[in-house]
Amino acid sequence: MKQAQELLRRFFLLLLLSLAAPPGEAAGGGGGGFLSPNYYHRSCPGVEKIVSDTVTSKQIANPTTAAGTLRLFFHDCFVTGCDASVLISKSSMLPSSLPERDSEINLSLPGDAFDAVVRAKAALELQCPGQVSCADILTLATRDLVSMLGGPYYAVALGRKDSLFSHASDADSFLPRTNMSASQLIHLFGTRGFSIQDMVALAGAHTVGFSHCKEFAGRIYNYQNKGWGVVDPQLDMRFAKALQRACANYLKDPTLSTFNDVMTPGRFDNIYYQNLQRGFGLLASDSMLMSDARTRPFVSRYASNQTVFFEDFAKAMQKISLYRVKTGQQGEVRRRCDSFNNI
Ligand code: HEM
Ligand SMILES: *[C@@H]1O[C@H](CO)[C@@H](O)[C@H](O)[C@H]1NC(C)=O
Ligand SMILES: *[C@@H]1O[C@H](CO)[C@@H](O)[C@H](O)[C@H]1NC(C)=O
Ligand SMILES: CC(=O)N[C@H]1CO[C@H](CO)[C@@H](O)[C@@H]1O
Repeated sequence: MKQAQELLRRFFLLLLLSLAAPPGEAAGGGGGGFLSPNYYHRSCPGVEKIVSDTVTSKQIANPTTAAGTLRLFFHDCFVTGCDASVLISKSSMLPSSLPERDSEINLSLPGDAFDAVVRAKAALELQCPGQVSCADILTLATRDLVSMLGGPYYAVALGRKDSLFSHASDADSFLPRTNMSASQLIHLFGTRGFSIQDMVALAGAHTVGFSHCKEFAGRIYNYQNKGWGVVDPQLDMRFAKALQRACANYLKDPTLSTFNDVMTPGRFDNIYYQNLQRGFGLLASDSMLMSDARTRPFVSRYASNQTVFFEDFAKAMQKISLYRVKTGQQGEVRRRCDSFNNI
């Protein structure tokens, strides 16, 4: 009996050691090796179909769902790993603390994206209660929605656990910002194990969705305080004028927003990169990929060959979907995606 206990103890110790990823190590580490495409083979064989059916009807009813979900996935994974920490709502926290989704940077993580996960979770709880983690649901939903928009379809390994923590301050300090320099962005992704190539490929997500005017207003009205009407020279002048008109009232109406990819806003394609070459990059961080010599070669590569972009994007999405995932006792399968089980 004693011996068996000791063996068990050693086994868990080994497990813990193998799960502890060295700092700065991204995908593959962090327990990613424990995930498997067949994780729910016995406990919930229908998982992929149930998620896909629910998010497909959600996307048809609310076409902004897909881009919103893709961004939500990125915000979940990049902060403390793909662990559904971004889904926790304020009402399930102590009054004194705020979860990730209430960080200033969440801006407008769109409600439709949260709703897509909630619906898939509801359908799964009917079929296989208590089995499928919210982190896995968000990962699958994102893959399905990207492919629905015309993007690549890629295999997703499963078995993530949901986080036991969520802090707004983590989102504030770990997410990229539009005003970061190329070196800052490269560093931010690099310390998490993502190469420059990964970063440029992932940024291709901006081939869909919206940005609010305040995210780029500094480029089109009073660039670097050089005077009213002065425009960021990286922008095409006609494009900048159109943006000025679209956002004219943005201080009074903060909901004003424009498409990230003006040419094919609802299609997941490589036009985003061609836009960057023509001065149609919406955010400063988009244009910067074109102006910096370290990132520009990848922009040209993806602008000229969509197949290469899709291959690299799919690989980078698989990589980020393994970033710091929780397995075993590091997390739980939440009953509700917006709250921890122990409340
Ligand atoms: C490289 C650094 C990045 C910066 C600085 C950045 C910044 C932003 C900003 C400011 C917005 C507009 C949000 C709003 O106004 O509501 C946005 C939208 C978006 N971002 Fe990023 N982002 C980055 C990388 C990524 C990555 C890696 C992904 C996914 C893989 C992503 C996916 C999206 C999507 C899909 C939208 C549109 C959301 C919607 O329509 O609801 N972004 N991003
Ligand atoms: C970027 O803007 C934010 C405010 O949105 C500011 O707090 C931050 O210091 C700026 N960062 C850089 C790198 O300029
Ligand atoms: C684009 O890239 C794919 C995959 O690497 C390659 O097979 C194809 O020949 C390329 N197409 C062009 C037009 O270069
Ligand atoms: C979708 C979502 O949860 N958005 C939240 C972002 O943070 C603000 C507070 O800073 C909340 O009011 C929003 O509900």
